[in-house]
Amino acid sequence: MAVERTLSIIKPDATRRNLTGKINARFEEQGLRIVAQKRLQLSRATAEKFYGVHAERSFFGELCDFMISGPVVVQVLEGENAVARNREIMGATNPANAAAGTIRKDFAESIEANSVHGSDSAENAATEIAFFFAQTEIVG
Ligand code: RTP
Ligand code: MG
Repeated sequence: MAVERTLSIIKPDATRRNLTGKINARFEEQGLRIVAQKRLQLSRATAEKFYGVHAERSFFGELCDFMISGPVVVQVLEGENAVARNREIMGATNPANAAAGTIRKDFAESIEANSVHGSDSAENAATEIAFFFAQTEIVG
């Protein structure tokens, strides 16, 4: 399996509850390396651009409101099969459906305030990483 990179976001519900370290420990303990990381307050324009793929969905407005409601931590995770591996570590979008031991099962507040984002394909990972990071900010 090839070494890959994926974009992760620790969402405002998690930064508000001071869970950044606990979530990062999950990644590191399960084989992913944090090769870039920064804490940001997203603007509405940035949130709307990042989630543009969801612009027609009923929850788009609420999702953008939530994503700008507090700081986020954007990060690049690196490891074998990192895109799929991270989605396993995160668990299902709705915490009610997330498997035991996943971040969303243990920390998410709701389907929307679900603590983390992770890219859903290698192609989207490349686009999402470039959205937030310059190459010089990623140190493998
Ligand atoms: P993400 O993109 O954040 O990693 O999550 P995901 O792939 O599991 O979920 P996706 O379908 O891409 O949805 C993006 C985010 O929108 C919020 N959401 N709200 N109210 C709702 O029904 C609803 N559905 C999704 C969640 O914050 C979800 O992570
Ligand atoms: Mg998604």
